[in-house]
Amino acid sequence: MTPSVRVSFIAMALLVAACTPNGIDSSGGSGGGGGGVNHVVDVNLTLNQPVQTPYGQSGGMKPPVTNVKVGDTVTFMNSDGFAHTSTSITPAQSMNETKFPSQYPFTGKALNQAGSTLSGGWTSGAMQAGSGSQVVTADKPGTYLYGCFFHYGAPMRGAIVAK
Ligand SMILES: [Cu+2]
Repeated sequence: MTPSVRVSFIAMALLVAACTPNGIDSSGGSGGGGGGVNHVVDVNLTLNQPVQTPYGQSGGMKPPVTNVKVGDTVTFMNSDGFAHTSTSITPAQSMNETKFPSQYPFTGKALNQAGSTLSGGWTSGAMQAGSGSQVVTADKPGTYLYGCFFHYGAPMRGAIVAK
């Protein structure tokens, strides 16, 4: 990543963070208040090469495994030149070993943005180039797998581990 690209990406991430501090639909959640750290996952199939993780092959997401604390939030930023989604693979596994399913796990529902907690499941909908997701709150400990509706088989997948 060139310095200028890095700077613009950081600026974009900060802008998103600044614009969405209260964009949390807490219905059904246990809350937990503010004060958590927001983690920005870079969504880019072009740049983020596949790597092996404890959950299987991850790709397109940086970091491949995002470690968070309960009360933190996660947002996804598409820095690529074409559309992606961040869509949870349900059911979420609670701290158990789990793997990316070999079969395609999504339906067309992935394209309608929904969900604001890790445990409740989420999908960003189609994030166009340069755009981001809603804020997703790490409400409960667990290992949460997700992928891209369009490129799951690429592989375009990641994990979030909340403790
Ligand atoms: Cu994708």
